[in-house]
Amino acid sequence: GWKRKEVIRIPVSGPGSGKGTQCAKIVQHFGYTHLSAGDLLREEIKSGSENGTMIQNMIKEGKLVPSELTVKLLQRAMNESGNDKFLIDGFPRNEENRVAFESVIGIVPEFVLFFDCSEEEMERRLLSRNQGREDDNIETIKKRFKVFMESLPVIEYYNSKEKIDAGKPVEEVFEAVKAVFTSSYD
Ligand code: UP5
Ligand code: MG
Repeated sequence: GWKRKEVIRIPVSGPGSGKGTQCAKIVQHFGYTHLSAGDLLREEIKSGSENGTMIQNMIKEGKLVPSELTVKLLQRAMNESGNDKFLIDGFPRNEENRVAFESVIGIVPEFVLFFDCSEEEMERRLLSRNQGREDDNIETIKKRFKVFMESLPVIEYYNSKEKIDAGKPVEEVFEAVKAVFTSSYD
């Protein structure tokens, strides 16, 4: 039967602003399926796909991979999830991403969360993450910040944004996130 696909995107909040951390907590509390575009791309590298080397090189340079590839991975993950509630983390990052997603998936987000965090704090977090990410070095981090600045227009596109102060401790940020979810869905 027909099922409404409810998509909530957490878009291009900066690198290290806490998208992944907060999404994990939203999943525990509200039962969404968390799809991180970056995680899907890293899985694609590990799977030995023909695009793996290209993706790996782009991530090392902090560059955005072609929209059609990211959208394909998101679409596959959505279909495989069996869920109809999605947190799409770190996507779209530019106009082209947004248009490609909407034309393939055919859904627009209910609302968008924007995690507001200073560059100094994001840099500190990324440099101390220690999970072996090839892009967590100061050289690539600077490039990621630059690409993030270029992606601000796609955030502006969304009118129904919830801006959250993400510079606070994890639990405090989550209190603000919870308030947004509760007021939107109760
Ligand atoms: N931490 C989290 N919250 C904290 C808090 N409140 N206080 C103190 N510490 C906090 O958090 C980062 C670190 O900070 C962790 O150690 C955490 O414990 C701590 P995390 O939740 O992982 O932040 P997040 O915003 O998810 O950071 P991430 O590095 O994942 O963001 P990016 O947007 O840079 O990375 P992503 O994986 O989304 O993309 C990587 C690359 O993939 C891109 O650069 C690009 O090359 C490619 N990509 C595309 O090409 N297209 C896409 O659509 C998406 C990605
Ligand atoms: Mg992340």
